[in-house]
Amino acid sequence: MTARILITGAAGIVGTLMRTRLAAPDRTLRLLDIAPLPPAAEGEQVELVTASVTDAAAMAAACEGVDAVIHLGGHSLERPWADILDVNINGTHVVLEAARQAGVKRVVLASSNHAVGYYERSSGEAGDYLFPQPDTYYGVSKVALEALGSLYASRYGMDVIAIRIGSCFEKPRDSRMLSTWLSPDDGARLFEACLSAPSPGFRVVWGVSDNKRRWFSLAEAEALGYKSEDDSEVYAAEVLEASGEPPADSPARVYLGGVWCSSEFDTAVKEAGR
Ligand code: 15L
Repeated sequence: MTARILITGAAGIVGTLMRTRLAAPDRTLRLLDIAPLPPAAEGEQVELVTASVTDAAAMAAACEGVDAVIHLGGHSLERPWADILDVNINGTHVVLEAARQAGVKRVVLASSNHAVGYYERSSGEAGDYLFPQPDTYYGVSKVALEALGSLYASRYGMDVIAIRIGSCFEKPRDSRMLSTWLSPDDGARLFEACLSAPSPGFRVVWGVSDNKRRWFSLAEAEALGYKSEDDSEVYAAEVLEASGEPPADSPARVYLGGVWCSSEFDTAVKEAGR
């Protein structure tokens, strides 16, 4: 069991879902976020740190005495290039560099399906290690995160696992998420597998549940010891009744990244005004 784990972005959606699920009697979670974190509950073994992942001194301090880092911090949606560059790309470098200098041997990185969002669903099941096809600047930052992880694993012998997370929410919110959903409990199972697999080196795995409508390989995640126990199908009727299905030829249905491949997410044009 990993004794002390630093979780960056702990106040975010995934961080909040993992806080209780990754708690264990012989484990301390060091929760870090720039946003306020709920105080420790009675008996909860947590340490709370208010800091930005871009603050090298704060990250160096946060990595002291830690056995593993789960890096969830950064913008979780599309943003202007300058924000993505600073918080997601530079921030990931700051976290990995702080981990290296503190002697932390294992880092689990939150990548995203948007690293390969332009992959066409008609091409078949999305394999592990699919070549990058980012759909947004956010997606580019996840490709950079994977590349940084690979560098730190190859050069410094660290174990670094990048999880291409589908959609980790309490429940699937639309028809696409019936395919991309990672249930919170499966998310915790996957993080535990990533923390405990013996000497994984560098890996890129899909973070999804074993959904009946899944488009993704689970082979590499299962090779680490992950076993999904959930399936979005239990929500299918409710989700389809509430939100229906977009037309078959819309970006929402054609691409793995869904609506993120539509003009709505064209940040370059938005920023330039043309
Ligand atoms: C992500 O990477 C986002 O962080 C999350 O908010 C969802 O939009 C998810 O992808 C998704 O594709 O559903």
